[in-house]
Amino acid sequence: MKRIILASAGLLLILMGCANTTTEQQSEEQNMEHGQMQHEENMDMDHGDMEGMEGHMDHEDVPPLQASEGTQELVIPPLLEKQKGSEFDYEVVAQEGTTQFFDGSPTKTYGYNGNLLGPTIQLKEGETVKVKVRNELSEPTTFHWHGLEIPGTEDGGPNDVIQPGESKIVTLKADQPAATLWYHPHPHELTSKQVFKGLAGMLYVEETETDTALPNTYGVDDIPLIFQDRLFDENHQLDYENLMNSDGTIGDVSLVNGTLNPKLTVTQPLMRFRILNGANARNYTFRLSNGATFTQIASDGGLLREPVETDEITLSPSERAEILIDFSAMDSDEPIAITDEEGNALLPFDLDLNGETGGMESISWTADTAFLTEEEKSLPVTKEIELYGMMDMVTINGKKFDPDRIDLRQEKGVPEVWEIYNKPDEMGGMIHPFHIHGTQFKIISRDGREPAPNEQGLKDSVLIEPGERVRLLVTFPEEGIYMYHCHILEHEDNGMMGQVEVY
Ligand SMILES: [Cu+2]
Repeated sequence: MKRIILASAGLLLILMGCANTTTEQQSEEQNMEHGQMQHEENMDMDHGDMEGMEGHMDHEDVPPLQASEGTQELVIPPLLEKQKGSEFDYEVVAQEGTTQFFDGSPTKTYGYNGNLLGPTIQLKEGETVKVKVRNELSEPTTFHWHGLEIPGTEDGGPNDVIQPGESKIVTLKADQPAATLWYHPHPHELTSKQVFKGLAGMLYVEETETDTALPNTYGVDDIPLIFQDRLFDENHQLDYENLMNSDGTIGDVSLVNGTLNPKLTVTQPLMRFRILNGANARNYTFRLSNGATFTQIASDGGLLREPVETDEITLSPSERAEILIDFSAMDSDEPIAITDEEGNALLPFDLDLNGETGGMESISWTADTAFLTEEEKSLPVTKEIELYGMMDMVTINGKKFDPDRIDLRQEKGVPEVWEIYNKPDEMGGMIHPFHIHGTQFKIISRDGREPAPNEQGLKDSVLIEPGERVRLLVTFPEEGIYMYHCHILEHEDNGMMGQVEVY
């Protein structure tokens, strides 16, 4: 794998994902069609004997995404309304349904409180709510609150199965900084299928008082963007059992918030987008089609130490980024879209601006404390994690997930340094996005180097290149049993997961 450092406005470290890289020929075509800057190609590493490895998600196998035709206005997931006068504040139901993506036969899908994806849940910083979760599927599921620092009993990991027809009430306390989190199923060996068929929703922790002047009118200037790729069969079905790839199911159809061929009509000059890579396995590098810069303001767990101006952002599965785009500075006669790394327009914009200036100039901050103290940086490594393998041969520290085995123990409230090593295999290895439940950690270093400015914020998932060693400062504020795992969902289902008991 390679690493490219670009100097743009501000230092930015860009990690080019294996799954993102085009062949040279495709890249040249893209250059001609879209005027995209060609990234350095150096992918002809020897993969040795490929026999028996059909289906391994090598970078050359990744199907490009179809560009959006811009024929459908982007669906904005509804906000989940609070229930009044009942023993719970919210109800979230996993259910089956159908979605009309294509002319002709509808597609069988899963959704929360609907046919596809789920409503956005907004919690205030410090708020405690009770959520009734109900399983109306015909198979077991769980309800996992990805990124929320809650006790293990409420976390909805694979040990917390809700059988078909059953329900329970969980308590969610948003005792952490404002952030863009999400929720999804986590039943062992069924997660990848259930997410693929449509189970996922946004979960926001909102500031109690807005002191950063950030856009925050939901659906107007503050827009969730769930990027997913999907593979449909000839009957337009998401037939997971037949379509799946044990190394990560990757499709050629791009959906944003479950919308095929989306466009977004932009009415405000300064827009905030909360981007989730909700794919099972695909890595995305997002850019603007006109080459303009934008500003990343938040990582998985909240605001960055300071806003970072950039012209691209890479997210592996389950990572989030909040960005601001100032449309007032852009020529509205030119087509503007969020594209992937190949220049395919994933979300075209239609500009219909009310107001002239973006107001970006009033948005700036620098945290008044260092991202990491000298003491934190000098803590010894006390947890070593080795990610290894591909397809169904994936392991962590040489083992597959066992629900009856506790792999690690850590004391509540005590920070420890976890070193995650992505051990290359004979085929070079692949990116593994590493996620820990129940914590928002800080990246101390990547191969000994300080993290890029856009990773100097709280994280719960981290992209790890083959051969890379990433040190994390991990603190669990609550007790319980938590999963840590690769967020390529098929790897997770194949056992690339361990358990840490926090006491
Ligand atoms: Cu993996």
